Amino acid sequence: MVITMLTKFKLSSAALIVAAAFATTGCEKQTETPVAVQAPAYTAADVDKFISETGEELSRLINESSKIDWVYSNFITDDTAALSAASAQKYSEAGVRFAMQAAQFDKVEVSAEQRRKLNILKQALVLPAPQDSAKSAELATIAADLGGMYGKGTYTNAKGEKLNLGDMSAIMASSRNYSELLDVWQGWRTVSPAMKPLYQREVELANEGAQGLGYADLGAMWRSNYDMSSDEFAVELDRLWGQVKPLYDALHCHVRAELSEEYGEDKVPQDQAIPAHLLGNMWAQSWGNVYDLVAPENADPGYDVTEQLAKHEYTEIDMVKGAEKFFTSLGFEELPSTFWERSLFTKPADRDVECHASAWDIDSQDDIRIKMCIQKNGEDFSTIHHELGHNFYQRAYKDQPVYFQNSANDGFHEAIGDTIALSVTPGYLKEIGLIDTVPDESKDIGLLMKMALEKIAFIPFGLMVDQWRWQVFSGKISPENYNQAWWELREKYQGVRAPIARAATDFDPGAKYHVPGNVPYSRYFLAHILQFEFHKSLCEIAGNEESIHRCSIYNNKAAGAKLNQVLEMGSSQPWQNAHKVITGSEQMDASAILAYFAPLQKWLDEKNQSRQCGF
Ligand code: X8Z
Ligand code: ZN
Repeated sequence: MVITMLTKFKLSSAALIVAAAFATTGCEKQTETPVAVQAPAYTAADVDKFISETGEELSRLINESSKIDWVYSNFITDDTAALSAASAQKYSEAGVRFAMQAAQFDKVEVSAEQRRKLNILKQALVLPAPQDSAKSAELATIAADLGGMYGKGTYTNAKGEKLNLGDMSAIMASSRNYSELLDVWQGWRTVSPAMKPLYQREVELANEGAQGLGYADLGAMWRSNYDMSSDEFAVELDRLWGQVKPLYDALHCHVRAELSEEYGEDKVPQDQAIPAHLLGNMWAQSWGNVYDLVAPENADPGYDVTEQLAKHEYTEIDMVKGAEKFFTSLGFEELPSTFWERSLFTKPADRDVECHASAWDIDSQDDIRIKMCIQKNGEDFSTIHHELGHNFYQRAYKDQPVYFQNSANDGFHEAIGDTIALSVTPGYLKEIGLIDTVPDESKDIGLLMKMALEKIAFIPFGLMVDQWRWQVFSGKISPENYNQAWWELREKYQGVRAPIARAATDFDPGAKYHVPGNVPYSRYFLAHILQFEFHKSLCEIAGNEESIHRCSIYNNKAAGAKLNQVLEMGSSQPWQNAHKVITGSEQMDASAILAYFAPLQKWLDEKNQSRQCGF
């Protein structure tokens, strides 16, 4: 295939604050038009000039603030926080200025491409500053401080041990001791109450910024990034969730019953939501770490990626090299030497860094990197694929104009690496020498269970985070109710509850990176639907004849070329067009994920027959 087409690749990130600030697509189908301005008689030539000059300024700003934010996230100090805040203020003020100017051209007749660029300018900011320099400085300082508080967070337990999030996550993953789990669960949540007043003020200021641009509130602005109206987008999410919910309910029922066996009916009653600290993850957002407690009998595939990585003495770098090799096997060019020189792969002992994994595009050319405190386990092996997906996407769209250097929608950015990780099947692991034999089909239910604990369990969490934030931004949830409303939504969507009483002064949303980090979260919900659609389509191109959960597109250049075709488009067209290129349809649809898990759904339904389900 098309190696020549693939020779121009570069990479970067969606988690990067700056990229995120403009991380959006345009909006031909947008119905909300922010900012009614008395427009003089502008011409299409004025628009061309504006777009060209603004594009240059935007590129300069993005590249400058990327470097500053990279340094801040890698060396969290008061000084770097101040530099990051100053840069964010400059960036956000410029973004607001561009948005206001772009709105002046609302009535001018321009090409579809120019209109898309203008729309991108109007909706791109994730944290729009109010048009008052004191307030925009205050907002930028708050945002930097919140990020720093999360990155530096630690908990000192009763034994006097000072634990960071990595330490506590490891305990959440492996301990089966109810009280020990409870201790670290509540311990990590001692980091966030101090964030609450800052967060409250951030919401006020960013709402003022969004309103200045003509949006009802910041949530409406975030929802306007999907080539449909913001109301339509909310309905779309509900529709997709409705498709998946029966499978989630079945998984929840099984997991709750098995946890009740382990911890006792008194700790895990069969008619209540599951205590949030027993699911193997600090946020109960993915449950793969409790696989051993809920695994189907006689269907265990008989290997564990974490153990195999240890057995084969994989280093952190070997893990990244392994993930890179998957992408190069599809025809993508290898990562540049600067990636290896400049990325952060392990947690430094001597300074505070933000360990939450991210992928960065520093110069919109070739300076792509990841920043991650890699643990040598199967979960992080998947996350490395996730991060490299961002980097390969960034490199693929680098030749687009700066406006379109982004994914089709933000869910696409989050879905690419995960799509690749779905191809990390037993067959693939054997091919790269990590396991010796491929388990036979009688073990597929075990494999599917493990995958469902990661993917299906995540979906309602992926939805509820922004359900909470949208209501916070709209004022429906007031600061006194921040925490209570958080737990109401956790219970409603996930069937998960706080294991101990929470106070109104607690701020449990702040214990999740993306809230203090101000990263919209619906993108991950979308990604979990999209990655199964993409996997299915790419497997068809690769001529797969096995069950879809056994398909790996490793080494398949035709599948790689199709993927690249979508990545190269960046955000130059409505996401529906990109979706059509890869799936043949303009609509997102959860039937691919349901088909993937169909054998497990059947198994769960039988298993649950005699159980009390629901929460
Ligand atoms: O934040 C991430 C990535 C970086 S974009 C590691 N994820 C979400 C999370 O950790 O909460 C990936 C899955 C969901
Ligand atoms: Zn990501």
